[in-house]
Amino acid sequence: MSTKLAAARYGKDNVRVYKVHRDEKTGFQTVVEMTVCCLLEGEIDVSYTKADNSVVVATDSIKNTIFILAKQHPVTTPEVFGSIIGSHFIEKYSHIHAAHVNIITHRWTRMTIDGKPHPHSFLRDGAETRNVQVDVTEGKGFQIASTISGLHVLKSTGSQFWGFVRDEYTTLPEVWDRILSTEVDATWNWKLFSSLAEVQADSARFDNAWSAAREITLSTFAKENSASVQATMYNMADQILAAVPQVETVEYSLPNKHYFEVDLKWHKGIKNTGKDAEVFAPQSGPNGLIKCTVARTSKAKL
Ligand code: AZA
Repeated sequence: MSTKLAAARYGKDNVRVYKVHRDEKTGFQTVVEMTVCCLLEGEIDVSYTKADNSVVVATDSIKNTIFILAKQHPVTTPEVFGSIIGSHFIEKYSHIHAAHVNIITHRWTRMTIDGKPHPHSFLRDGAETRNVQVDVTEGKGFQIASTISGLHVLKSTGSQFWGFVRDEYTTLPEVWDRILSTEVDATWNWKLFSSLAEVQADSARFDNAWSAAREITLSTFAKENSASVQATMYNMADQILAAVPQVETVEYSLPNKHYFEVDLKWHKGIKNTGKDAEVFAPQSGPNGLIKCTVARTSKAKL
């Protein structure tokens, strides 16, 4: 059989890292917990095709490196820490030409105890994570995508869905008032950074963008009388592009988590449909899944 290696990358996934920062002056501690994946590309073909391991930086060494870099550098923002990890492998090993780093940051929100922020106790308030994908390519730069994932939201009114195609396949009624619920997956793709120094120059921009994207997502979801998931997500993406000039595209992926009315009139004529609907049946599937990528039609002024 005549074959060739068409593509290859390898590395360590599920590297779980916790870092504490102790502020000596205030006595306050701050914690970060991450799950890191780091995959390398380069002149590694012979490890696949000739069983030659001389080009392999062991995945165990990749894991060790992630811990050492976490000790030596700030781990926030994740965009900067991911760039530090990626550039390390490109610079240290001349035969490695690209590094793909994914960081999932888990929520540890400071507890409020007796009305005051507690110096060293935290809670996991929800499944939401802050994720980054950093692709560092030698001679090209740093491609960074930042993501809000697993943010569960629901509104009990202020959403409609009507005017869609009606034909012999349609059973869904039009509605002018419905429950809208989703699990937000929003990604904003940064313009290419040419160097690590450029990524590091303004680390705060990544936190600011995350706050803006989260605030826009939540306030649009809450305030808008939604015509559809499609129209609402486009509106959100449009606002993020306006708020963050260095972002080139915004992607949303929103499952439509359906809540069905339960007709109870069979039991003593109980009214529980239409304007009388109070008890609903949350559905686990099938569910709608609506996605989009929104880009600028002209370059942003930076
Ligand atoms: N978009 C919605 O917001 N709701 C829907 C759809 C859709 O495409 N299809 N069924 N319900």
